Amino acid sequence: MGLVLLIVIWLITLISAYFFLAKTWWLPVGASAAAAGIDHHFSTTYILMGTVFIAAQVALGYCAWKYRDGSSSSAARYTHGNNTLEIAWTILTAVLFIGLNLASGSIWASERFRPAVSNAVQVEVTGMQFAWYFRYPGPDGKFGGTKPELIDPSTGGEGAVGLDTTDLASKDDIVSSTMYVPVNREIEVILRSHDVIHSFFVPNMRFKQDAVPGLAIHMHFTPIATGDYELTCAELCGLGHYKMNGMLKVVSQEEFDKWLTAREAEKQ
Ligand SMILES: [Cu+2]
Repeated sequence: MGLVLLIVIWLITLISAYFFLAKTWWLPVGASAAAAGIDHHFSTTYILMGTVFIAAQVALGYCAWKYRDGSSSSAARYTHGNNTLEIAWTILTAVLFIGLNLASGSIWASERFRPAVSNAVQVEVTGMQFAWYFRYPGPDGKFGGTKPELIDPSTGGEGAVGLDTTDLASKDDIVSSTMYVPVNREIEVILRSHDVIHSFFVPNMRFKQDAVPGLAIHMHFTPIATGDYELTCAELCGLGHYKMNGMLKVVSQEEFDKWLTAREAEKQ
């Protein structure tokens, strides 16, 4: 029985390690300026934690076999534990967790705590059950006011975000259900939610942030390759959560300007 346990434990360890080493399920290609740094940190974490995992499972399998029923090893006896060992692995774990936190801090801070550059492209991203809406301030560079009592998700677009059309600054605001951004420009995301907590996730941009009702969360990223990238909600937010996805289209500056001008023209 001990031998069977050893084989089963080692097999599970080997097979699960294989999927990570062979990268059978891995992140899609990174297409933002921060992606390389985030991926590097991600790989470091996996190597460190993977080594600990494999070592622990190998030891577990070995002990299951060595102390099997009827083995020649001495009988089990009660022990209160080993203080030195407990202190050692608590310190090692703390060093690992605090170390990884410190190592990743600068990446997080650069997207979250450093304010976006002044010429960043602003996009207000609003999550609601069960859709994403993207608002652009238009040529005046100012977002118009919104009012909760004007919110009507059934209308889609401007009505869905509750745009106050009597506000002058709102006249040139563009609301889209697809996110368009120009390549190689910093994109300032202003993240909102109308109802419950959603999570705005664009895997290719390595961008993921919760949208919390009552908060306008500012973050930014810089796309470095044109293309269509899937975006989704990464927070189980209700029955229709599965369909809360959309598309991020990273295009050239000219294409972006053309798209914005066409939307402005449609409004007039
Ligand atoms: Cu959601």
